[in-house]
Amino acid sequence: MIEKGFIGWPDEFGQRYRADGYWQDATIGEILDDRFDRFATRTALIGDDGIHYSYAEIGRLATRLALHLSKSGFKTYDRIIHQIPNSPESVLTFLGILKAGAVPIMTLPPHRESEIAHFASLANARGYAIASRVRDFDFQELAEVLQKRGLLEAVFVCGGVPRPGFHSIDDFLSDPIEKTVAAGIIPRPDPDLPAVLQLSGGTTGMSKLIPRTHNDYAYNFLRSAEVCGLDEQTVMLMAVPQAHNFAFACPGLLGILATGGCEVIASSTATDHLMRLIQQHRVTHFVAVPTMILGLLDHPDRHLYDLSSLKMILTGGSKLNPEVALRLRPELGCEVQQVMGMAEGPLYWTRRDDPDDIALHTQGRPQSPADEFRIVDPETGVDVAPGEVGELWCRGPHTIRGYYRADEHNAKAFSADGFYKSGDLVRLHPSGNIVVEGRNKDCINRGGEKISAEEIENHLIAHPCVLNCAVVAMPDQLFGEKCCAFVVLAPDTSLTLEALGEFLLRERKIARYKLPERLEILEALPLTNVGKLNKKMLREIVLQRMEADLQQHGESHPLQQPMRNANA
Ligand code: OOB
Repeated sequence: MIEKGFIGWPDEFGQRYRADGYWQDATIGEILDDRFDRFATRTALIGDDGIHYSYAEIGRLATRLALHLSKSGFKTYDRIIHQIPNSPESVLTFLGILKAGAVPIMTLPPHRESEIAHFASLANARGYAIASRVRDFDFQELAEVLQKRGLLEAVFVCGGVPRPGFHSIDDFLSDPIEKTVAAGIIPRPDPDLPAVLQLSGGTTGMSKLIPRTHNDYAYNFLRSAEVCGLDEQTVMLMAVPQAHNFAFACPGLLGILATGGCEVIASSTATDHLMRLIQQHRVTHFVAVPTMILGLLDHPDRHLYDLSSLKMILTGGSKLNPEVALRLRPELGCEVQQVMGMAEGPLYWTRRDDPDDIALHTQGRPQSPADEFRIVDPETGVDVAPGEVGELWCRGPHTIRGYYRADEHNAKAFSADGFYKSGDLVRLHPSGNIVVEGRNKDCINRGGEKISAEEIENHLIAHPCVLNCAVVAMPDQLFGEKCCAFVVLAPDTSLTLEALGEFLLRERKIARYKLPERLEILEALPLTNVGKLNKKMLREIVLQRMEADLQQHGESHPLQQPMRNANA
């Protein structure tokens, strides 16, 4: 049962959120069905190949998939791992799973056996929806390996020929089952139960699962769409992985579908590809992590494309450098809306009518009038003075009250009165907005993808040459941060970065984006005066060594410090 291990909002909060109209007791499927009817002839989705899907068509295909899932034995609240890269099929599969009342687990295309096995067993997932192959990686083979481990009883494949026993999503999509089976046979899920399981950035070991209910998630995307002013004229370019909360519901795909606009889904983040799509489809809104914005601004062929349709860039995931933000209007003729968001729910947006000193220099204010936040001293849990830096704690109608099946972690990650302790260090700007100043959680933010240091350290220590290790963030011009591994070697052994990477990919089977991109060998790891690992010193060591490297190569520009991290 999904209820086992799910923590909802206390009744008094649920009643208040309903009375104030934030929670509408509709399922996401019902909200979308209404739009599939209302905007039937409008274009909802455009693939890389230029194929347009109308609202009516998306609705019909999602229902068809839902009926096939139901016929294959999938019931309300069954968990299905979704791992299909950005494409119309990935969107249809998400919508089909939601319409079937099943719960998609929103994994990312680079995840591998280590991550998928963890999510599958944690959530007792029954199904696995995959693309047959992505570049040189065979997902059907991974599915077989996982099944041999006793996980994931049913596999749904799009593209390629499904292996024996696997179902074909393409066959489902071309078989009009809705002509013979009424959609009404699918039971209605409870809007107070999870619709989607998102992934946490993971700060203590492996990612946690984040249960988002129909009520909370619907309000999340409806309110985001309102704050961003989406409407039927919006053409949104989506290059962020579709499964990511930002791309799915902030306002993302669901926000677009709720307001009658159109999403152009990009399968590649290559800047020239994105520019071609902006020009071809007269894109008005571009959803981008700051790395993508830099790619666009600094692309040598930018002048060859007509990007004049672009009105707004929605950016979040990591902090936008104000100097980069300042270039947008003169160089691209567009505005920017920043979002400081988390898969756990909280969303802080700058507003479209904010003056520049707020729009470019802060990370926004809560999107809902019912959101509450505190900025506290993480040691004492006492509010800091206004303007001082402290940890951001959040509570509200779309902020979860607990991770899924994670009692021990929940006791630390939430206050007794239900505030989510974000681990982000922020200060209150005089405008009432927040400014992100750093973090006191042990993760690396690589261009918006979060990497748990502890997760990587647990893999590194399994290497026979590694006696002790620690992973910290190092600065990077494009990605903001990357992983640096510090290792103490076992006697008479040696190790290279390449060998370490091979080990993590081949033996530990982790996602490639989590690989350390620099290796530093030390005699011993530095300790603080209370005997704890001194990560602050490690970050200083890597910075010094990178600066020395730069000087050796005759480059003079100073390195930007990575996000301040108060975590020792
Ligand atoms: C988004 O969600 P997650 O869950 O991948 O990551 C959340 C963390 C935050 O706690 C913060 O550390 C960082 O990402 N972050 C930002 C930021 N937006 C997110 N740090 C500085 N400035 C920002 N604007 O990343 C996410 C979810 C929904 C919408 C947008 C992003």
